[in-house]
Amino acid sequence: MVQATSEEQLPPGQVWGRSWIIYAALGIPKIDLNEWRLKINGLVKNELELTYEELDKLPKIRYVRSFHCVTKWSIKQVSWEGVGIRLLAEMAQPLPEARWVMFHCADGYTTPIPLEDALHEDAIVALRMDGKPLRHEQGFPARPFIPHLYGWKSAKWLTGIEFMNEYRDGYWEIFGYAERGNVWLEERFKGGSGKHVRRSPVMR
Ligand SMILES: Nc1nc2c(c(=O)[nH]1)N[C@H]1C(S)=C(S)[C@@H](COP(=O)(O)O)O[C@H]1N2
Ligand SMILES: [Mo]
Repeated sequence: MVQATSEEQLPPGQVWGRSWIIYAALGIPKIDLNEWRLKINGLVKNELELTYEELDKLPKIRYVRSFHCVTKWSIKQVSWEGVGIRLLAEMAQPLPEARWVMFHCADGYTTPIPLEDALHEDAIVALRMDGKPLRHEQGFPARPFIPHLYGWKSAKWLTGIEFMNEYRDGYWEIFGYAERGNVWLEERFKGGSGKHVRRSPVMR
C-alpha cells in the first residue's frame, strides 16, 4: 500500500542530500558540559545564564522539518526537539530597542538573525535531533534551528544569544552571505538572490 505522505517542497535552488555534511569552519571545540552555559544577554532586562540541566528542564517544542544548507544540499524531514527561543526571550525580556540577535559559539563562530525570525514560533535552541542528544560534531549540547533560514544560521556549540539594536556581521556574513538567509526567498548573499551571485562563495 502506498502511504499518503505529503511530498515536501524543496526550496528554490536546493537538492535533497542523503546525509549531513559536517561543517566546522573553526574546528570542533571541546565541550565540558559541567562548565557549559547558555548566556542570554545584550539588550535584555534579565540576563540569563543557564546550565544544560536548566535548559533541558524547560518545555520543549518537537517537530519534523528539513534542513537547508546555502551550498545547496538539503536534508529531508529531520526530527528536532528544543526550547523555543521565544520562551527564552520571555524569560530574558528584550528591551524595546532590540532588533537583531547574535548567536555566539564555543568555537568563536557567530551568526546574526533578525529578532522577528528568532521569535518565530518554530525557532528553537535544539538539544535533540532524531530523538537523541545532538552529536558532538553536530553542535552538542545546543544549536539554534530556524526551519526557514539557511543552515549557517544554525550555529553549533551555542553558548550565547545576544540581543542587539542593529545588524552586525557574523562569521560567514563578513564574506558576503546574507543578513537574514531566508531559504524560500533564496537570500543566499547580501544584496541579491541566489541567481545573482557577484562574489564567489567560499563556504565548505
Ligand atoms: N560553530 C559552527 N556552526 C556551524 C558551522 C560552523 O562551521 N561552525 N557551519 C554552519 C553551516 S554552513 C551548516 S550548513 C551547518 C551544518 O550542520 P552540520 O555540521 O550538523 O551538518 O552548520 C552550521 N553551523
Ligand atoms: Mo551551510
